Amino acid sequence: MSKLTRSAAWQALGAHCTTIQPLQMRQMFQDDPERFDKFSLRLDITSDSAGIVCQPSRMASSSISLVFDYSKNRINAETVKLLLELARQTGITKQVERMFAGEKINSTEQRAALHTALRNRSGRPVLVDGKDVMPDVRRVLGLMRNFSDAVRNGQHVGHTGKQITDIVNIGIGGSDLGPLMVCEALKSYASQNLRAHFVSNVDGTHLVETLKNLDAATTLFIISSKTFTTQETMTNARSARAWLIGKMGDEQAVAEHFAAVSTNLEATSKFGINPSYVFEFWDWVGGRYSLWSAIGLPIALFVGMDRFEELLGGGYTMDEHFRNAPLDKNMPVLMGMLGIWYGNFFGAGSNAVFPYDQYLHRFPAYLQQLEMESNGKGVDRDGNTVDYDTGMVVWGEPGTNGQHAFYQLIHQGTRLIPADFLAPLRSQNPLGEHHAILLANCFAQTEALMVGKTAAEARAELEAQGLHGEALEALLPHKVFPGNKPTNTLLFDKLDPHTLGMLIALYEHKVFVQSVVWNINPFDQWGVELGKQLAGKILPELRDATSASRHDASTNGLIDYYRNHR
Ligand code: G6Q
Repeated sequence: MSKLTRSAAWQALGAHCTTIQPLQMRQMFQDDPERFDKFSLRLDITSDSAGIVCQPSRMASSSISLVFDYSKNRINAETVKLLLELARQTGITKQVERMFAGEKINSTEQRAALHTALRNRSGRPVLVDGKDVMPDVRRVLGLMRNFSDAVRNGQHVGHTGKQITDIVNIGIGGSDLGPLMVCEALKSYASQNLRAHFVSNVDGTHLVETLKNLDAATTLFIISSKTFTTQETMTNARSARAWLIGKMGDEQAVAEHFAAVSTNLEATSKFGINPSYVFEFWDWVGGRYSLWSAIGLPIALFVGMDRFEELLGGGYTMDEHFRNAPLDKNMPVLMGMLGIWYGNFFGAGSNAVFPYDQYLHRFPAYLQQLEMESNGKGVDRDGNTVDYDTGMVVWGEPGTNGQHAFYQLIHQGTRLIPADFLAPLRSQNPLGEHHAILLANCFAQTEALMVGKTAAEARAELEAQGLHGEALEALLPHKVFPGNKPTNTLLFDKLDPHTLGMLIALYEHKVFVQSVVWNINPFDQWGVELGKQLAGKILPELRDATSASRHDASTNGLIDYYRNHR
């Protein structure tokens, strides 16, 4: 048994779980009218984002708020107490400080994980190997401002003097999902004169379909790659370069139409990118944590640097909350520990995320990488195989679409799927009753998942519809909903850059909390590296019919079939 599963807090939770399992949340709400007040939090943020106050959710507020309702969970006060004991036992507070202080907590790569420094608005220094990284962070932010302003106001023009109308980000994984998700989420803040496109897949279709309707003379490519060696990105970048030169008939055009974001400045210069348009970041920024760095350049171009800085401000607000709030009022801690409760004690294997805001339609895909790449680990920090489950499968789609597709399985299927519901109080596109209908659906779903429908209720309903006897008995079991399905609800005023920054950082820290409890490194991704290596081996075999097959029978068979039939 591992130290974790042997620990007193883990054992206590296991025993406690057997007392919670038979309880119905519906009954818990009936027994305790204060349940919402007890199990919800509100962060009130004053305009300078320094005054962050944690309040009971019901209190009146005039400032920006984020409400976290976790009352529809299979918990009572004792559960929360035990979960927080577990968090304490694993040294969460100390680990949080180690991360913020720039210690090399990414131990397998000997790197710090300092995405928090990228959004540090405090003026406090952040040291890596004894050197304050903040002057460099501010310098690159300044360069991003100059460049994004110049492109947006038409000072930076294309090779033939035309204003840039389209930016195409070429990157993959962490160099794509974050900026793509944020650009979609903040579309309502975007310039009318600039469109943002994202090409990630090495499938030529992605690039070809994107470029189809673009004018090379008004297109700016951003090659986003931390390493600047990723096969998919470099292949797309080379093809984009060839397309541009082909259309413009002049190799010199590359200088005005290509920018790069990378930690590998040698490779960007080799590619021929004008050094004035190369934006640097550092090895202490993990790929999936990098949207706050120069990887966010497409965001700055699309919505403007002021908005990008507001996004950073939102991340910083959540950082301060995470660092300073007591554990029982700490959103990322509570969220992370609830995930552990279901994943490790109820055997839940997946966690759904349902944004009731169309602008957040790529948020679940973004979280998928954040959570599954970070916490999809089977050995602990000391190299031992873990004897407990780690990261959950994350999935989701915007509500209300999911309701008409897969919610059925959550309501009446056999698996327990805890779900997060996210919704704004105000729509950015008020249109008749649309927003009220949207939110009515959101609240109704969490209510329905929690209360379900008993056999007696279903029977009464069927009788009221005039059904009796055998027909009623046959239909009855299908009309019963077990309920007791856990959900969290996050409510915010509207999806502005600051709020979005808070939400992203909330999930980042939730992931970190879980990694601390599981004693795993959430900042490496050796699984991604293996795929990168193997693809490099097979490519020459696809090109060259004579090269020897060195794989298993299945892989050899597929390679041969490709060679012989294409
Ligand atoms: C993220 C991962 C991975 C990475 C991509 C792209 O945390 O490391 O998704 O972002 O493989 O890598 P490059 O930015 O180096 O091209």
